[in-house]
Amino acid sequence: MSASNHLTRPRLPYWLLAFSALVFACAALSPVASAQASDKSVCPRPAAGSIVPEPEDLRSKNGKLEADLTAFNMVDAKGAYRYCFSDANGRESPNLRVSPGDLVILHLRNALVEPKSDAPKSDAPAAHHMHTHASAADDPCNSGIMSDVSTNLHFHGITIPPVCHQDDVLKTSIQPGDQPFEYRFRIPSDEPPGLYWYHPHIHGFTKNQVLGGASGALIVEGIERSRKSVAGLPERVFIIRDQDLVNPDAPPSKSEPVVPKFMIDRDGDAANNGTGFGKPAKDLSINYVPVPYPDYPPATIRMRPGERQLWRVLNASAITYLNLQVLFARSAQPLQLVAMDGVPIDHNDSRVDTENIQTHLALPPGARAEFIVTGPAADQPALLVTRSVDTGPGGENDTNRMLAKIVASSDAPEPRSTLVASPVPLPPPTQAWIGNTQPVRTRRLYFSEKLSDPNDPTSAVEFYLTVDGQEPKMFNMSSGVPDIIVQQGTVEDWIIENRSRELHAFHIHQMHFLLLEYAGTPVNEDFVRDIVNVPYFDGRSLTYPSVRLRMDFRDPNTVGDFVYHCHLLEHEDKGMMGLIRVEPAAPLRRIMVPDRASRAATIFLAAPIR
Ligand SMILES: [Cu+2]
Repeated sequence: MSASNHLTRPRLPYWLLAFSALVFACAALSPVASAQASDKSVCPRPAAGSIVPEPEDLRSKNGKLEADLTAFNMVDAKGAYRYCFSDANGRESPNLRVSPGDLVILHLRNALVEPKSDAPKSDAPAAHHMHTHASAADDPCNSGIMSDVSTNLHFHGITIPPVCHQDDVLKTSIQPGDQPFEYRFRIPSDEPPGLYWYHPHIHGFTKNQVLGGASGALIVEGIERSRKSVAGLPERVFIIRDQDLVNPDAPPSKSEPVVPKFMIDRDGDAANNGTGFGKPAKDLSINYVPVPYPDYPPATIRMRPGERQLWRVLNASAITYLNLQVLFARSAQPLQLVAMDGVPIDHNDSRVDTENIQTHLALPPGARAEFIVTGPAADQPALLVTRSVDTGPGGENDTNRMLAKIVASSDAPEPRSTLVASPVPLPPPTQAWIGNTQPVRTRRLYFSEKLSDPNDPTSAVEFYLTVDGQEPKMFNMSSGVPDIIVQQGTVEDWIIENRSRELHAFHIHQMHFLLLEYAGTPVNEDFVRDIVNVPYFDGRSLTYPSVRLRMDFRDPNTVGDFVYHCHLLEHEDKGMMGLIRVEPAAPLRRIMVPDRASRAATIFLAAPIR
């Protein structure tokens, strides 16, 4: 009897428990289920081998670009996560096209859904979940929540203030279910024309989201006003992204030379084997057309025979370096470089028409190159490829591979956009060329890596970007204490060392810099960058390899707190980031000067603080 009682008594609570579990499961799973069911509408991706599509253009009108963007994610049939931003018409990761002086208003909605429990673990330490959702975190400007389903936007390369609703990534975070969040900022009237980009910047989770495809182009129009060599040319945007391998278990193609067995990294990616062959760490795609290992079936770019076009190429990869070439048969073609990282070469003087000819263009993750390509003759075999990059013994395997075949025919459709044929030249910049300025000081920073348990070679690697003399530590989002304080209006020289056995790419928000020395050799570049590769340590030399940069804090829009970090986003997520505070220049001083008509004129001795 007692046994029977024992069996019957729990029935009701058990049933209730099962019911509530079911309700909970439905609530938790329904967004995932709906995202998976709408496979065809959320973050759709073209098939391998497709003609490379042009991203949709959202253009400003009457000085304003106002658009809705929604952050989506989904799990594809192979279990890979896709992320994207879609506009109000469902068009994926559109080009945002603006002019200097334009007002930009973006309504960002978060429609991200929780990853399944069996999804790969994020790189983020749990400490990033430092707020509960019920507190001050409900304010997206002060949220600080960094999770797989948080989103925000960083406008990479644009010199706008690092404040909420503009370009803050330290506290701004939008959660699923929040009201659409408004970004509202003005493109500076002196913003150099060129290719910038937008991507989420959720510390600890940026790699997952960018690897999933969350990125798009932001184009400041008018490059032909700075570089008349591109006037009247058709232009097109190519966004090269990396993604997890579609065929991770496949052996290398039989057409490749046999290479020694390569190692497997702790993080499961293929380590650099230095040959350019073997299994890459990641697949690449071009405007979302995948080019998967092991056979790398190329996408197709159509153009007219011998046609000259401006190609605007963004390396939106999370961790993959590019080394681009255009090959006719096996011969690398001259590429006329027009702009790097959004800024035209010789931008300080539009009267100079420099011919900067390259046969390959190396782009670390996050970098952009804009260059003139001359199309092949009809039926001439032509390819856009990336050559291997030696990322160091600790780096990823960035292999040789095709991206697209270039097919020339007289009936090829023209790109959607053509640059103005008779542009009005831009006025010269009001500031002196950065190369002609005097730095107020020199600082030394260094990249380094350390096992979290020095006695356990399988323990996690910690990544640091340290000001020389300070204690190396992983970036802490909640510290709020700047690692570097500078004054707006000044220029500094920074030496960035690499004390690790793999490449890192130094990036700073809000501004550009001039590369002065690379690995001990002075360089004389006629352009500025917002990302630069730092060569890896060979383990033998008496000094660490470094770059020397002239950092430009003259623009008042740089005032505030923002970050500098490695743009291999896996490294950034795992701590390779620092906080800089740009303090306002000396307080605004005004002198009242009475003139002969006894009216007062005001002379500003310091730049007004915006
Ligand atoms: Cu790095």
